[in-house]
Amino acid sequence: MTSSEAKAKAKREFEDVFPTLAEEFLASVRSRSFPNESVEWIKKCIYHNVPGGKMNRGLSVIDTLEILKDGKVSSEELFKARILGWCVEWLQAFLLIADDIMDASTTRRGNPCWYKMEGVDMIAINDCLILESALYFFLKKYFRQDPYYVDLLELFHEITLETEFGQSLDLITAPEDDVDLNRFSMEKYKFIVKYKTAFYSFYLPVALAMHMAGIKEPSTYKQALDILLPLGEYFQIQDDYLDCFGLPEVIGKIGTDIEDNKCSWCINQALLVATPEQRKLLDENYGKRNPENVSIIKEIYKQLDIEGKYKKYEEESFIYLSELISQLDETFLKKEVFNSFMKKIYKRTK
Ligand code: GPP
Ligand code: MG
Ligand code: MG
Ligand code: MG
Repeated sequence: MTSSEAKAKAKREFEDVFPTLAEEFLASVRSRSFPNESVEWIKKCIYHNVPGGKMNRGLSVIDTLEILKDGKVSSEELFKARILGWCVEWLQAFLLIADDIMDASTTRRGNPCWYKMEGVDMIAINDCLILESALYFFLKKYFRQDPYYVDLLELFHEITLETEFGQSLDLITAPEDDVDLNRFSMEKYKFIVKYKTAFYSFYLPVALAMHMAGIKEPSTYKQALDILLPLGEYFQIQDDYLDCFGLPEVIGKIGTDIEDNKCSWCINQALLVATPEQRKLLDENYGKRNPENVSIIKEIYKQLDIEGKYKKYEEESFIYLSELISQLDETFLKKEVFNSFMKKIYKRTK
């Protein structure tokens, strides 16, 4: 089997676990004798929101466990790693539904955002909370007897909280009716992305696999964190670049960062080099929903070669992150855990 065939197989086997989880959760709704309309609503919500992503986060739990255990993973452990992978994907579905409401987005994964679906609207707020709670239902069902059950619970709770803190700063730096580009800085930017993205997208999947592999030393988790947070920062910078320069049909979503007055990597880079005239235009046109204002911002990004700056950043980051990984002490961890993550995202276009 070639490595790409092996990857496709691992992905299929991961996907195959999903219907089991969805059905178990729906059975628990049915067991309360709820009317069928409840079950059908929740089913529609689950199938619209949980599967269908790139699944990098979920698959990373399995990949990490295999690397940490040198491929010596029993079929039962593999199954449990897939369950944990899906718990991350359910968490992600919860966060994305909520994020799309807050960001006034219209599309996600090539479909309308859940809250934009006919008849959903603000019911989506409750729906996303159900998806979050579902992951604790799975943890209890599959891990209640394991010595690391409490570690898993604490990890999910703590990482969700970090993400919410990050989202809070993301939102308060971007008030809709009060555009003030002086509020932005690369320092604040790094803060936002570390919390809103890096913890749950990068540290969480690896830390879950580390718990399964029986790793206990806090210092080993710290070692992982010190590499995964910078990797997560790089990932969110890619997300910000793609929001403005990616193709909606490839990324599956229509960017909203300029309209939303977001403290994005692109605007922060522009602010660093804009002339006073360009700065004036940025001040006057950023954070507005009118397409004419948005195209003026994009024109200035073009003049300032934000795309070129991004390509340069991407090359430099690869070198920096590779260097960081190469310095890792491999007593309890393996460089391959991080290199495999890097391979999944370097130069991504979606
Ligand atoms: C990505 O930001 C961050 C999240 C999806 C975390 C949301 C956190 C909550 C507590 C709801 P983004 O808005 O740039 O992502 P996207 O571009 O995918 O909309
Ligand atoms: Mg968003
Ligand atoms: Mg957002
Ligand atoms: Mg984004």
